[in-house]
Amino acid sequence: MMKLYDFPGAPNPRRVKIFAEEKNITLELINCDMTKREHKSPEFLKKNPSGKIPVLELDDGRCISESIPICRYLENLVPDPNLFGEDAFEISFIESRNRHIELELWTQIGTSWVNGPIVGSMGLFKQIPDAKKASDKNVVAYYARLDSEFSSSEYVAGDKFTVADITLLSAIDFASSMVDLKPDEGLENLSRWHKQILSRPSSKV
Ligand SMILES: N[C@@H](CCC(=O)N[C@@H](CS)C(=O)NCC(=O)O)C(=O)O
Repeated sequence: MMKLYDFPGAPNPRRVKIFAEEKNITLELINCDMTKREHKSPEFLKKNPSGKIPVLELDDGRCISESIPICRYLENLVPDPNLFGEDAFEISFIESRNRHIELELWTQIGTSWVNGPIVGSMGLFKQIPDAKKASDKNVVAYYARLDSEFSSSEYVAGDKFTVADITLLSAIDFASSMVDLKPDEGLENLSRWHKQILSRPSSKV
């Protein structure tokens, strides 16, 4: 069985777990204890030189890192339900929406996280409070943008559930629970989208 290097609460492995759940694919979860820095061990760096999870390890020992390439691999193994798009336009559109979220929202949540109190308490490096102030603001602004996008779009990339919804769900849930950046409930369209996605059984992982 394929192995997924995971750690409870880690939002990027969660993206893959939700994706696999949607496809009804069972993965063996391997606990990579981030509190013990196992993701930086020489053994793990052979699986992913970036020292990050998730990593998918195939039965023959080959490894794939990065959530989207892992999900693409699973999509190729089990094409239904389709989560990356079918025709030329749809595939590119979903990818563009996914990249917006990764590059414009996830990066900002990440900056607030590494400069926030939980990572601060680990004493790993010198934090930059001004960077957190700026990224907190960018996250709030991005939430407002999403609220406006969801006024005319049911899902992140149009009228069907895709991998881009999984990217956004994991970002928002992590930002809400671990970074103190929960979207304002007054953002009604965003809130409607969030409730709808949380009603899917896959969101429980
Ligand atoms: N771009 C990567 C991000 C992976 C990532 O940042 N994973 C976190 C855990 S959720 C991690 O391993 N962080 C450790 C580090 O950055 O050193 C992906 O899409 O999978």
